[in-house]
Amino acid sequence: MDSGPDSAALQDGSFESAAIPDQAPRMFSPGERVGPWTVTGGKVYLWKGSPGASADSRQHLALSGGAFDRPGSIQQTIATTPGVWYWLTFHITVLANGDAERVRTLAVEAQGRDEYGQAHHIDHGYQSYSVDGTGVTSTEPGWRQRRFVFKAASSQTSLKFTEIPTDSDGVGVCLDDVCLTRAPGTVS
Ligand SMILES: [Ca+2]
Repeated sequence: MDSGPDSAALQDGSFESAAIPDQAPRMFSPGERVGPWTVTGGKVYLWKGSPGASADSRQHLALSGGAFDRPGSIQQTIATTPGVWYWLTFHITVLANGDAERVRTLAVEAQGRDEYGQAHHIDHGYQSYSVDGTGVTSTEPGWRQRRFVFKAASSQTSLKFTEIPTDSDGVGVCLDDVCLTRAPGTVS
């Protein structure tokens, strides 16, 4: 585990720890774990693509989009220092398979937890991110990096990624390379 001064406790943000076969997605349902992540809604697919298909290393997640399934979501609870600002960076794309209308939206939510498991509201602890999959193919996956900034309110923080549902089909946002660091220039 990285223990440098800017590191934080997020585990397996690259979704590499669960073993799956090549080119055959494995589906996970609510309550199941994908390595250190917990599926909290809908369906989540873990892909092991060809080299270059994921944003980092070999595997990435695809959240279900909502037309046929409930929208997918995953969560991980990490140790945080109250009052410290954090950057959560991640890569997203939509595998469009040549279709024209493929704008999808992912929401990121941070919620504080105290030692008794009680939830604590975090100001600005929710943000949504749209990604356009036009022109994206399995060989040109078009990963884009986004950043979510939050200030921890307690000693633990739950970080949740949720697909915003659409009514067009079940295609959802792909997610990979999630990293958490203390925001540069802030002191603990
Ligand atoms: Ca990965």
